[in-house]
Amino acid sequence: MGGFLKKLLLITLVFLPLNIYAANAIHHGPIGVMGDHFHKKGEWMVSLRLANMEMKKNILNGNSISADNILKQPNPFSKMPMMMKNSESMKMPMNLSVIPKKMTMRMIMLGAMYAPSDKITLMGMAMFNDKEMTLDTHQGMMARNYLGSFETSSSDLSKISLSALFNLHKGESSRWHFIFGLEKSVGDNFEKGLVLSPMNMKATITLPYGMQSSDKALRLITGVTNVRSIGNYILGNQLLVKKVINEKDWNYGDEFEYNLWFQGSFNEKSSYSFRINYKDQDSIDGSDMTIMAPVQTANPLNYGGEVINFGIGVNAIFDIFGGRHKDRFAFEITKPIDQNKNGLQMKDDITIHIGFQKSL
Ligand SMILES: [Cu+2]
Repeated sequence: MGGFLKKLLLITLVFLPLNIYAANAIHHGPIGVMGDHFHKKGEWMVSLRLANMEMKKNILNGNSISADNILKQPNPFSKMPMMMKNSESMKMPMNLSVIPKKMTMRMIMLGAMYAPSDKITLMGMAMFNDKEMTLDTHQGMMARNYLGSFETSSSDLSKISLSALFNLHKGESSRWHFIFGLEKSVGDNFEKGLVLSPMNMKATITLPYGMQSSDKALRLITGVTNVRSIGNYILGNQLLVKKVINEKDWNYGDEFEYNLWFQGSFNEKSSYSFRINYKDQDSIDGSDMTIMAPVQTANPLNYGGEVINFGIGVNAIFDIFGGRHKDRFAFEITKPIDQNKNGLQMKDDITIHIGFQKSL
């Protein structure tokens, strides 16, 4: 190495510790956190994130509930005629008769970040959704015998968002930034599926709210992130609020989210993270008159609530695709430690996040 290069390296090390830091794995937060970092003027970043979320079993107001007890819950649509494709209208069962067993949600998120200045980083994202649910149907009355299982699914481009991160303060050991953005739900909100009815017949109905790819609403995203380094460790905080500002007939409720994460380095190229995630969401506003079925998910009140997740993750840097910046890969697994969801809902289980990020 030439003398000039050595001097340059030394100057960089002494005067720009944050610049050197930028190449380390620990510089980005856990992959499940959005908008955790900003970029330097003129820098681009593209990202691809995948998430797989599982739900199993059911809870009523936060407590476990058996299938037998779900069949004893009143069906809010019992007074309405049941919509059947090829038969005359008939009365709905008095009690819930279809029980969700398992749900899998897969998300693909494509993102881009660009910093027109050191003060502002723009962030755009498109999210694709794929949902699958397995349900058990029981007789609507009498012995309530099990009739069979069926599966419904939907997949679509779900939402797009555009946000700006405002760099409020960037010091030696602490940085603050505001997040301000808009998120538009763009997918289908009237997807239909073939179901097994409590009369033991196949019918095509509008899928319940949770199985729709979108609610067509426009949301305002506001948030604040603080990341501080304590010795060789990182402590991050983020508060995020998503509020519906324009809606169609119905929409998923407003969201309040708080993330607290702790990171340490194995070395410059790899880091680990622990995260606590708290999310509180309101139940669904409004309703779709064609969503009527003797199943919990057809009731707008059985949505939202509080969930606390604990996550463990790793960030790693490789040099595979070349270029001025290295390739970042990240993995995080989160599991609920407490969930107090509104009404009768499926219970969240493990979510896996995988991400790839590349600065240009
Ligand atoms: Cu970025």
